[in-house]
Amino acid sequence: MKLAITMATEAPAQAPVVLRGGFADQIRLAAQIGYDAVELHLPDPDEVDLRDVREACAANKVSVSSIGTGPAYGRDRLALTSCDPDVRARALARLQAFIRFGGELNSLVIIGLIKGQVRDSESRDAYDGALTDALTACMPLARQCGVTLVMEAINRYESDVLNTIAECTRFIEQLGAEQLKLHIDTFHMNIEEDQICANIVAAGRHIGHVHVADSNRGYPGRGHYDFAETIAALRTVGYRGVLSVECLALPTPDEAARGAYKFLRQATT
Ligand code: LER
Ligand code: MN
Repeated sequence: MKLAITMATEAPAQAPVVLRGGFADQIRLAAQIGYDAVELHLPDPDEVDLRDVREACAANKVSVSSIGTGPAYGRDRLALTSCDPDVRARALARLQAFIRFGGELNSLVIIGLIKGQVRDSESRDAYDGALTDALTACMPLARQCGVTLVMEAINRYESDVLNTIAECTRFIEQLGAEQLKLHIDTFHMNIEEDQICANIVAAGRHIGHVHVADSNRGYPGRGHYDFAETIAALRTVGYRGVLSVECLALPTPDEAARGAYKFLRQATT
């Protein structure tokens, strides 16, 4: 199984993103540690030098597995389901920019916190309608760019909606677009799922991306999450994507990146 590591040019100290600093330097470090791929977290693709990223990836023989779009919500408060039509329109335009950027890098685009929250919407119905409309509107561009969007199930303390595998799978099946898949995260599953392996197996073919952190959101190996079981379930369903390390940068970004790599390489071989 291929391993990826999250990175951002800047992120709050408590954010679950491992490497921080210029992408070119962090891509080189990720490759030196042994990672196959990187996951870039950013608020706005227009602020990133695409050529720099491409050159760093080519020089270091790593790919960009995925683009994390959460900072568009965290920094710029953009939500696809906001009750403010202007915010919704700007969120949609931003997501379309992410899709074009993902197309250039052959990466997945994550639909995590950019979905927004029911509490920022008028009602659950309005939320579902706005999210369906926004994602449906993106599908022709996603197809044209060859990009898959992955909807992340996020725990209840960070999101008031779409917390579980079953809830996200229902939404994905209702939308019925080839280009929308499920994104699971071990930290969120550890909080929300009644049974992790059976639910992974039930979601099966829908799974398009996997974040890994331990039970305490430290790097894998620092808590009590059962990674062997999850990896076995992913093998059962024929998952072919990466395991992307999205954990706290503790005790230091470098130690988290190296510790996660060592643990996961062993757990996956
Ligand atoms: C994003 O991938 C995620 O898992 C959220 O918890 C954002 O912090
Ligand atoms: Mn995640």
